[in-house]
Amino acid sequence: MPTPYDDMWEKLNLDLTAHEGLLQVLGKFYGDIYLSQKGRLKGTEYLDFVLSEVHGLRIKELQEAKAQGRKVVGTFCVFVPEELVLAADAVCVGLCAGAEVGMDAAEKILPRNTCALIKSFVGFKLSRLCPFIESCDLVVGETTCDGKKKAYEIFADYAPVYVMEIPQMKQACDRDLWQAELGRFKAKIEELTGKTITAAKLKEAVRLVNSRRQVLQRLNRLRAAIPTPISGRDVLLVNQISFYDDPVRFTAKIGELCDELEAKVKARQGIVPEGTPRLMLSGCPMAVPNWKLPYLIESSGAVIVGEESCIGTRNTRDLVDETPDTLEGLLDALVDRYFRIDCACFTPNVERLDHIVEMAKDLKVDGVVHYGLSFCTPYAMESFKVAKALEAANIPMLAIETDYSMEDVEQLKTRVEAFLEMLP
Ligand code: BJ8
Repeated sequence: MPTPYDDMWEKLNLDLTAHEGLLQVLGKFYGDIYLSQKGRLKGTEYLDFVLSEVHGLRIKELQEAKAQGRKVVGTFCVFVPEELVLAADAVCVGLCAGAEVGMDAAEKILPRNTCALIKSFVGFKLSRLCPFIESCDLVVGETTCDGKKKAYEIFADYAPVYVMEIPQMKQACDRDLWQAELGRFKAKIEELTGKTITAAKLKEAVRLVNSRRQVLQRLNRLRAAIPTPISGRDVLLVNQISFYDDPVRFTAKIGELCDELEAKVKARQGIVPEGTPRLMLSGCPMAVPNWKLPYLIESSGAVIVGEESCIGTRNTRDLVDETPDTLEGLLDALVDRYFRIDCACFTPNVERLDHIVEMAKDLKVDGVVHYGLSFCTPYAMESFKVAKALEAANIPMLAIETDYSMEDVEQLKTRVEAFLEMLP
């Protein structure tokens, strides 16, 4: 069926037939998982709208920004300091890597035993299905896990790629390296945009990104109420959208959603009855449209009340200090904030264990589901330590390893149900 965006997609060199198929599948999937929920908040209409226009209106906005001479920078990791991108008047978008489509193409140039997230972004590019990637003037990779690090070498044959080096430890020399990397990235962004990043512009960008993080912190505080006022699926979607919608609009809309939520919390109105098992997710990021496990959990009679993940609290927990007035001071504040990220790629990574236990206690969860993507070594390895830390705190944990396919849905559902039954 023709759409108002066909010309734009054609100009972006998308595979129009395959793309139409993708949108249809996505629409059906969204309907089943999201629109079928009962008693959703009015504010979630914004989520429905953004999702329905994910490859439409938002891409049109990116094209308009490009026509005005602004650059579009795509990222795959919360380590990339988007404040520097915004300070150079460029647009920053998190690139989705949560769909199975394109896997066959990806496996032609990547080992089969690569995690689904990596195969997904490569597959999207090779299959010409992602208008975000096609809109990017630069894609920023990072040396986090080995899979990503090596995949960017291959990806660079297909898209303009720049790779940031991320330290693997948190000693003083690692901080020095990270500081130098931020400087190198700043220079790259200035070269790309032809703009100089000033203290005033950087401060403005820091405030903008902080305010987006603050609204997400507010959302997390409100959703922690008992009875749970919003589904975990919806909060995951909010976090996913935060990576690609316009930050000003996003912050305003989620602020409205929070106002509505606040009234629900005051009135003690839950989306599920009091007594519904409260679970927390922890582990690999769930990139849009990866909703499989949250849906399985919430359709099995539990509710998700927190996500310890990059598409969750890891990305919103820490703010950048806004007080410095000099460029040097602000850059230093960025270095500090990003250096606190507790990704499993670090060794040792005890902060993450502390965060998980603290979060599980604060949220009064009945259990934690540790989610690992198949072939993700850092999170699979770390899940043993997470299990031990949670056991010491008397919090049950279920470790799930899966990918984006639907083949294991029944098996996963059985495991989730068995876990719920054994909860005290
Ligand atoms: S800061 S979690 S976004 S690296 S799932 S590709 S780790 S094999 S995504 Fe991540 Fe940045 Fe860390 Fe966060 Fe590798 Fe694992 Fe795949 Fe992963």
